[in-house]
Amino acid sequence: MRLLSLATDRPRRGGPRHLPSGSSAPPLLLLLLGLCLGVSGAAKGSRRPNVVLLLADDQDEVLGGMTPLKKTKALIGEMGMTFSSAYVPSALCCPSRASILTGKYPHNHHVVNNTLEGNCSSKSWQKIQEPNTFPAILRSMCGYQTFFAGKYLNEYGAPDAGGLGHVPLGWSYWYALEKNSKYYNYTLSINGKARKHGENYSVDYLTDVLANVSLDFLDYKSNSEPFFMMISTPAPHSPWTAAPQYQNAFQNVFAPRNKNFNIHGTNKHWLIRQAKTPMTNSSIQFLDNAFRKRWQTLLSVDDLVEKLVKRLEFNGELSNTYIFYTSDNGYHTGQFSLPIDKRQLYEFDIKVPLLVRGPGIKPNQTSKMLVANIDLGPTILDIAGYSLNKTQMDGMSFLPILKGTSNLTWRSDILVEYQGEGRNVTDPTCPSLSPGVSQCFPDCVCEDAYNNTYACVRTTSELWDLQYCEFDDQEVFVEVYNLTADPHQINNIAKSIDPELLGKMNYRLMMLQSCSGPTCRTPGVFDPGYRFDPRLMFSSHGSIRTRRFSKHLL
Ligand SMILES: *[C@@H]1O[C@H](CO)[C@@H](O)[C@H](O)[C@H]1NC(C)=O
Ligand SMILES: *[C@@H]1O[C@H](CO)[C@@H](O)[C@H](O)[C@H]1NC(C)=O
Ligand SMILES: *[C@@H]1O[C@H](CO)[C@@H](O)[C@H](O)[C@H]1NC(C)=O
Ligand SMILES: *[C@@H]1O[C@H](CO)[C@@H](O)[C@H](O)[C@H]1NC(C)=O
Ligand SMILES: *[C@@H]1O[C@H](CO)[C@@H](O)[C@H](O)[C@H]1NC(C)=O
Ligand SMILES: *[C@@H]1O[C@H](CO)[C@@H](O)[C@H](O)[C@H]1NC(C)=O
Ligand SMILES: *[C@@H]1O[C@H](CO)[C@@H](O)[C@H](O)[C@H]1NC(C)=O
Ligand SMILES: *[C@@H]1O[C@H](CO)[C@@H](O)[C@H](O)[C@H]1NC(C)=O
Ligand SMILES: *[C@@H]1O[C@H](CO)[C@@H](O)[C@H](O)[C@H]1NC(C)=O
Ligand SMILES: *[C@@H]1O[C@H](CO)[C@@H](O)[C@H](O)[C@H]1NC(C)=O
Ligand SMILES: *[C@@H]1O[C@H](CO)[C@@H](O)[C@H](O)[C@H]1NC(C)=O
Ligand SMILES: *[C@@H]1O[C@H](CO)[C@@H](O)[C@H](O)[C@H]1NC(C)=O
Ligand SMILES: [Ca+2]
Repeated sequence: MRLLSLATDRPRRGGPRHLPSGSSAPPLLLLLLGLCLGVSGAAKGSRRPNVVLLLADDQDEVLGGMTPLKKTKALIGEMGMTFSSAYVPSALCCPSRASILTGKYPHNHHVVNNTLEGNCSSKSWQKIQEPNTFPAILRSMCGYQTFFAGKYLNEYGAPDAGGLGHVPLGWSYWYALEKNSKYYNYTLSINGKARKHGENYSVDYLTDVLANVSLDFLDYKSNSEPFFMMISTPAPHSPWTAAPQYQNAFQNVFAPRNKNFNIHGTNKHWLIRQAKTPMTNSSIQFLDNAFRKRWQTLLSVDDLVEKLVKRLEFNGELSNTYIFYTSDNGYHTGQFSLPIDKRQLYEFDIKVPLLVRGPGIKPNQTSKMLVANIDLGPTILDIAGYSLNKTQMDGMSFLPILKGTSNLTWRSDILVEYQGEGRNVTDPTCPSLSPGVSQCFPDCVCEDAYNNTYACVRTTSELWDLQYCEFDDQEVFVEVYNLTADPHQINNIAKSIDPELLGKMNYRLMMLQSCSGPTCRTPGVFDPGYRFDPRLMFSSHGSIRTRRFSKHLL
């Protein structure tokens, strides 16, 4: 079923009933458009580019998550740039999505977990953050038509926070899923009105519904303003329900038996040490099955991308449209004997696919530059001609990288920060576990705990490929990896690394944990341009953290 046929009287082009008209920008808006011109975006007079952001849910990069997306790789990656060092600051849906929308690290957007109490789509998020998201700026300052379809934030639609009637500021067309990813039997908010879907593939399969409404938008939108679309698929998140035609795909595919698969993380923090090695055969069967079903669900995403690119081409808009493809977090299947989930500090969970095509981007490029999802907002605003300096965002525009600017100065590190989830009750199916843990399935191996709370500096530059992490747990545990020598993060070198280097990484972590806006973009301690300034460490919060790591290491 198509978006526009939902209305009882099928509307004419330009005036669909449940799409608020995107063509009637108030005169004031036109005056404001000046704010978006003349920087590095489109030159005056030329048509301003359109932007599409495709966001998958839980798609990894490290375990081959892009492999099933053959058409997407050909239509986006090979036509533009593929990033091999793209990260999320927090490997969990809601904090990560909040970082994309706001361009901020979690300590600045305050969305700490997937619950309302953790600010996931909470009233204070709606009041303080939503008006400052990059789509809101595109709409109000740059006159873009903005279209959203799919999963938004995990608590979106909660009755205590406006229900499905709440349409976030900044969206001209809103087609959002209630709560977390599903494929059938879900409810959508269509511009604030609830609509239930059942389980009939030809009218209800969510990935296909998103494809259809996106094509409808492209056909019915106004042609007088540029557009931004965000399409956020449920795939490949659980419950991994494939479309009927893909349910037998990948029968001979199993989760990769890579170097950290089914091994015990002996010199790692508590949560990794509690995993059971070797995993039981039933756990392995479970994770192999999950791995295969995840890939099956991605085949429908690949179809969506193909339909979208073809429609843009048919409508004559492809050459003036940037298309970004990424995911909100990575995933693991059996690494360090953790069966399935995300939420860990390792590459498999924090690294994501990132493919971009668009005007001025040469085909078939790969970039090793260190980018994070907080950079998407600044980059898209830069495309629209809006200056990052006018925002509170922490990220930076990577448009110069896309355009191949030579001798660019770029960051050498990013912050990763995660607040563990755990309920203060014992899990009834795992009575031997203490309270405070969560995601303990299968085999009562827990994937999270309230004390799985950590912060890391991830450094990559010409000379360094390092990660330094501190836990906020009873052991004040520290993990350090040299990814040049140890890409699978098997050897924690916290106790053997040069103490001076350890001290530098600890300082840098403290700086980044209290950074805000421009101070988040300062060069890392391994950058030749770095000068240590202790004032930067405590700039925004005023609270002085002590050097916590020494106690544990001595
Ligand atoms: C999407 O549109 C196609 C073509 O009109 C139609 O065959 C298909 O059933 C639609 N799918 C859904 C889930 O609405
Ligand atoms: C939720 O956000 C508000 C406003 O940003 C903030 O004051 C509050 O501390 C946040 N809550 C949590 C749990 O971080
Ligand atoms: C959808 O809901 C119906 C009715 O509650 C139920 O019978 C069916 O199993 C559900 N289907 C899926 C795929 O969840
Ligand atoms: C599913 O929807 C299609 C299109 O509306 C309809 O033709 C078909 O009968 C439906 N199937 C079931 C099982 O309800
Ligand atoms: C588990 O699988 C391995 C390899 O297939 C097999 O050798 C072993 O006997 C199995 N163990 C159990 C308890 O089924
Ligand atoms: C990109 O590279 C692949 C593999 O070398 C090649 O087949 C393809 O034609 C190239 N595409 C473009 C657009 O240059
Ligand atoms: C943004 O601010 C930086 C640092 O203050 C400055 O160097 C840069 O020129 C400014 N950019 C614009 C477009 O105003
Ligand atoms: C880039 O930097 C190198 C070394 O500093 C210099 O020789 C070269 O001319 C620069 N290239 C451009 C395009 O600025
Ligand atoms: C989410 O974060 C809030 C605020 O810190 C906390 O009260 C709540 O218990 C957390 N929820 C879970 C499931 O950990
Ligand atoms: C759990 O709750 C009990 C009683 O309410 C409290 O004493 C304890 O400190 C709590 N533990 C954690 C880890 O929050
Ligand atoms: C983390 O929390 C769990 C569950 O409460 C507890 O068993 C464990 O000892 C704690 N570990 C550390 C290092 O704090
Ligand atoms: C990391 O490993 C590489 C390759 O073995 C080595 O050259 C480098 O010195 C190591 N760096 C640190 C900080 O240990
Ligand atoms: Ca996710």
